[in-house]
Formats: sequence, structure tokens, C-alpha cells
Amino acid sequence: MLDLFGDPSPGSPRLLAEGAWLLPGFATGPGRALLTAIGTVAGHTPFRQMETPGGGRMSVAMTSCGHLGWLTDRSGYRYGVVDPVTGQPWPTMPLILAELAARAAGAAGYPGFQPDSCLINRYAPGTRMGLHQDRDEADMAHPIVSVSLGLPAIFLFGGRTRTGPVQRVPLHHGDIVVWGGPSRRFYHGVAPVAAGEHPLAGPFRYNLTFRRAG
Ligand SMILES: O=C(O)CCC(=O)C(=O)O
Ligand SMILES: [Mn+2]
Repeated sequence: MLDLFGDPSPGSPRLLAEGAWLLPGFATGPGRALLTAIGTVAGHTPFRQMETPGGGRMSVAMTSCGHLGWLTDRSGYRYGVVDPVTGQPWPTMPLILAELAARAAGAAGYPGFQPDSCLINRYAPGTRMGLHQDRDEADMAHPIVSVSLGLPAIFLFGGRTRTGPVQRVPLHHGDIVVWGGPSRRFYHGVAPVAAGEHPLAGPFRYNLTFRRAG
């Protein structure tokens, strides 16, 4: 039987911090199918650059699928069941995405992960994500599963405080980072993405961030 997730050459998992693993190439095999799924979701609920509570605009374009979508606007950061752009519920999370997230979480020591939210980030060259914590979720017992597709990027992985030392972790198409438990609230971000052309994703980096939000 065809194993969609069977990658020909995934690297060995690398421990980044207690509870945090880099799974090199874990999603390379299904990369093309994952990008197709992203295109299908974005056909229903388009990428948009959301407003920050301070009145700025995110440089990264975002959309979501799953029961809950992550939102930011002048009234703050939160999850919602309705996409404010379409006025409709977020599209159902494609099975290929949910299964990949569960498999990656299991490989990192978090069995039984069932995400109810998949934030899809699209980085054009020059865009970045500042150091932040993922802390809008109801129950921090669940890990974060973060899949990189398309152009490479440097993932910034810090610690408990914003000002502590930061690891610079190169991420390539198909790499997954999973963090949870003792590192669930660790600061992290993405350095400005360099211009390039990826054979499957064109001039973009995509990131899938799976969470159990509700
Ligand atoms: O793009 C990434 O690798 C990280 C995204 C992220 O941290 C987030 O969306 O909260
Ligand atoms: Mn984050």
C-alpha cells in the first residue's frame, strides 16, 4: 500500500530543548499534496494580512482551516469559529493535514494529538514573524506542530523569556518542529525570508501551525 508519509530520506530527529524536536524531512514525501491542500483551503478562505491589536499589519499572510481559526484585529488575538472575511465557518481540516500533524506529534512523544486548528502562514520574501509565545489556546497540555514548506527559513527558538538566548534553526521544505510540555510556552519566531523560487511553492514559504485551541 502506498504510504503517503513515507519520506525517502528523513533525517534523524534533533532535540532543540526539553519537549521540543526538529523532525527533518518528515513532510517532504507528501509535500506536493500538502501544497495542493493549502491551495484548496485558500480557494475557500483567502490569505489575508491581518491587523494587529496595536494597529499595524502582519507582514505574513494567513488563513486557517479546522474548527477554530486564529485571528487578530484591533480588539486582540483570539480564535473564532467564523472567518470574518467570508462570514462562513473555516473549511474543514483536510485529512492529510490532520493525519500528518498526529503522526508528527506522536514521533515527538505526544501521542493522541487531535488538532482543531491549522493556521496557514504564507511568507513572501522579506516577511518575518517576531519572537512570540503561542498562548491563546485553552489548554497548554497539547503540543504545537509546525510544518515548513517551500522556501527555506531560519526558525528562531528561544526560551521562557523574550530576552534569553535564541537558537537559529534552518528549516527546509518538509521539516517539522514539534514543541510542548516544558517548552510549550517558549518564545519563537521566523527571521526574514530570503527571496527565492521553490520548485513546488514558487516564491513563498508556507507554514502549517497545528494546535488544539479549544
Ligand atoms: O512560520 C513558522 O515557522 C512559525 C509560525 C508561528 O510561530 C505561528 O504562526 O505562531
Ligand atoms: Mn507561534
